[in-house]
Amino acid sequence: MHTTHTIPLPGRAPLILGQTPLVMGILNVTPDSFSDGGQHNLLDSALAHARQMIAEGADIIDVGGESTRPGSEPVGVQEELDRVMPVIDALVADGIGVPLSIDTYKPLVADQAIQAGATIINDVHGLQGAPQMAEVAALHDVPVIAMHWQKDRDTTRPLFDDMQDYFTHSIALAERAGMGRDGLILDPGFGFGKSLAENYQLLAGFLAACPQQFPILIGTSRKSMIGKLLDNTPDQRLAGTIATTVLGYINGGHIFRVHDVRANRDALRVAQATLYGPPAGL
Ligand code: 7PJ
Repeated sequence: MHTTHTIPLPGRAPLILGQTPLVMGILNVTPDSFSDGGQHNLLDSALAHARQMIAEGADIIDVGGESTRPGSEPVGVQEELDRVMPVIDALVADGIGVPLSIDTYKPLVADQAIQAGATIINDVHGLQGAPQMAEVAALHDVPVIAMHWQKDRDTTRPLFDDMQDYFTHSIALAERAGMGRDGLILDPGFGFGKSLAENYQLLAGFLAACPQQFPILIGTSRKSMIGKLLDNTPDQRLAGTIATTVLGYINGGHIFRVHDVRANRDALRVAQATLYGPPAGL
């Protein structure tokens, strides 16, 4: 079942990760974002979208300024800052009630975002893209979501072996930089450098791909592992996404990074009641 972890956050209550799943709402601030068509690009609509996700029960808002979907163009540091910083500033000024994570693999962007009030780094390069990333996290004492994304992977090796080695390296980098042992959340990286079969193999047993007991984030929302199976477009993938969320929870996941907060949260509540019983008093 679920391991329990308490993750300190600077200046606010810790994240408690255990049998109660947390929902992370995705706030894309990218003109090319595949799932919202860039319609939340304007500051006002980004803010409205964040507020809506919080009203729907998001526990964390993940702000991202560079799309990492296959085929997207990388953006420069300044461009990424120009996209995300006004949103973070405005959410903080708003008195946002939930922690913000910054979805970036650039240490400079992470540093600025944290100085503005973000308290979690979401690094799709798993601390391995830039040596400064772990240092930024250690300096500010913020946790990092370390996602598996092994480019140019040796596909003759079993995926889980590759992931074990990769995460072992991320953990070593975190320790070397002086990040606390409770400062890492591991993420299997669904859809990143993996075949369709591997993505499903991973959903069925991702804990075996992780070297130790760490909290796990699952990011499958509207991804092509669902679309290829169902032959549908991102906006048609909610039912498939919910299936992955519930399976990811049953198989040991703690945080679920999703576009559709309410639907995934409802499904997770039902799954939690099934595994652990309904909340006291109901
Ligand atoms: C993920 C992410 C994921 C984490 C994206 C998309 C592509 N961060 N950023 N995990 N995916 N931690 O949302 O489809 O799976 S961008």
